[in-house]
Amino acid sequence: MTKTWWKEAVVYQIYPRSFKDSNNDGVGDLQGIIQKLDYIKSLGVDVIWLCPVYKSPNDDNGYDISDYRDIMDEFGTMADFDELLAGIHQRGMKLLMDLVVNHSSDEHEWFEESRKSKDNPYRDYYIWKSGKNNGPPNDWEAFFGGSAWQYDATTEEYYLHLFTTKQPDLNWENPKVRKEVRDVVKFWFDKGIDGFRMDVISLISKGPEYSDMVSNVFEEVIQEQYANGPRIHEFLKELNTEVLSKYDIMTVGEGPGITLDHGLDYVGEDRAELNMVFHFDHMFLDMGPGGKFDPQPYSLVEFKNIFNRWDEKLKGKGWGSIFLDNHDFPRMVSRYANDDKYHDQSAKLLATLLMTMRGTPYVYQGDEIGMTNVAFPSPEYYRDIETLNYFKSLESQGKNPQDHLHNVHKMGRDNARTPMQWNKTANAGFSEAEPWIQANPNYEFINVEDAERGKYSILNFYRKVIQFRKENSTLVYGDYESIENRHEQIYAYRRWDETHEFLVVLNFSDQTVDFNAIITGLELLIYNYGDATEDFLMRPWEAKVFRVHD
Ligand code: ISL
Ligand code: CA
Repeated sequence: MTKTWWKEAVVYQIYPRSFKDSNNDGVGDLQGIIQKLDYIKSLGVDVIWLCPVYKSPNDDNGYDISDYRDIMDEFGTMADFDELLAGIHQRGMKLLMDLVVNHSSDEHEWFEESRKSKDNPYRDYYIWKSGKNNGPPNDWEAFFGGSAWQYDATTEEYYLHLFTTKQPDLNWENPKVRKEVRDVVKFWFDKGIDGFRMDVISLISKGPEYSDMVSNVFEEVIQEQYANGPRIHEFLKELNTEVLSKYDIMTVGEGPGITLDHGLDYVGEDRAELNMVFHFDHMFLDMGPGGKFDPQPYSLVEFKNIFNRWDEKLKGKGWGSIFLDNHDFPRMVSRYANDDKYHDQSAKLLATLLMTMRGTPYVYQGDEIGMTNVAFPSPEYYRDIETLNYFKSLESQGKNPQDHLHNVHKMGRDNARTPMQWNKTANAGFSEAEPWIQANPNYEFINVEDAERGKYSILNFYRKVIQFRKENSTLVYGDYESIENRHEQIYAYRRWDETHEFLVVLNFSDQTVDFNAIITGLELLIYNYGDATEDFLMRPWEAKVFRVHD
């Protein structure tokens, strides 16, 4: 495998709205991020991925863009952006921006033109169809509920929106749209940014038939109908040849619907498309037949299988990404571990996993101090459009959202969107004003200021384990093999190359487990219990990384 900076990098993801509010209007902003750059640098990360900061009416918190070349008023100005980029580069870090081009906002001028008349020059920038039997063109459902088609009275046709009605899908069949996208990408590269995370890039090519859904399980609908359309690779190759290949940048495609069978088509090193993708196999693991708000327990064996299969598929041919949460999913410590009695050990165990796998690791803001899910007491605390739509759909079925809050406590996207917990002062030190979404009350004991003081805090563990990865290229490029795959509590794997070998043993359970492996020559290097010893008697959520000497 060729060596590149983006394979060796550790990425830190920022959700700007919730990171730091510099002017006390309750909303995080670019100056807030600038204030915290030294903190971010101190983690040892190399790249910052910034969720969308472009002009947006914020129906979906910036994932509905009305001007791709300007900054959202609440976040600041282009001058603030330039200052941020310079500050990142001065500190030897790089900046990854979010590219949201499956859809725009309905307030983008392209759409405002498009909806005016059937012969408007922008009509074909979006996907318009006439209805069928007094209803939408087909039975497609949007990601956030309801039909994926919206009727527009002006021209008496429907437009497609795979997300909210305020996020019309762009028509990539139209070469003018593709040219616009390339121009936007070039605009930001010429400013000096270092790459893009490409939002739902797997969805940009739509099948020409627009046939009805064949499944009623949403995960299958995504895979069978919405993702990996017939021209997807042609579109990505074109973008790569015309723009991406001309810069030293990194790309990561967000890929709902990208399964093991398609992964290499996107990231194969011989393909010249994307550097890596986020697949969602482990994100769907704990969703029942009813989808996201129908949670069920996950199985560690299945979890390990997912990582094993992907590693096996990509090895030597393409590169992967390692993430356990982001702004769309519950907090990893609450979802995959124990955020209560074993909070400290759990957060450190997951950090160990992130930093010892093959693939580029992504740390989501707040995970480095062990931020957890939030359980707001009633629906009015919630802000996320997906959650609000869920409440509406419950109401339309005559149900009371209050009675179903436990599902939102488990799975809602706002779990990951509460303000970053900087200290114990009001609103977690995020803002002096009432924040746009309430802070998690546990900021009293989970916050950066306290963690800075604790020698053995989660925060300092992150620094240590990130450093450990940076010092050992075996952990980046070395081979990977999981052992005892069917063990239901322990996740154990070897990482090795010609010079070094490491063994990682993680106890994913509340019980002490005697993991009976016979391996000798072990030197314990990383551990999450102060008094850890060089054996395999693993206490609840205990993590150990050994060097194996021969
Ligand atoms: O959170 C999800 C739905 O339950 C995910 O499936 C998510 O919608 C999907 O991963 C796409 O996410 C991305 O595009 C969305 C935006 O709302 C998300 O924040 C973004 O990460 C539409 O732009
Ligand atoms: Ca602000």
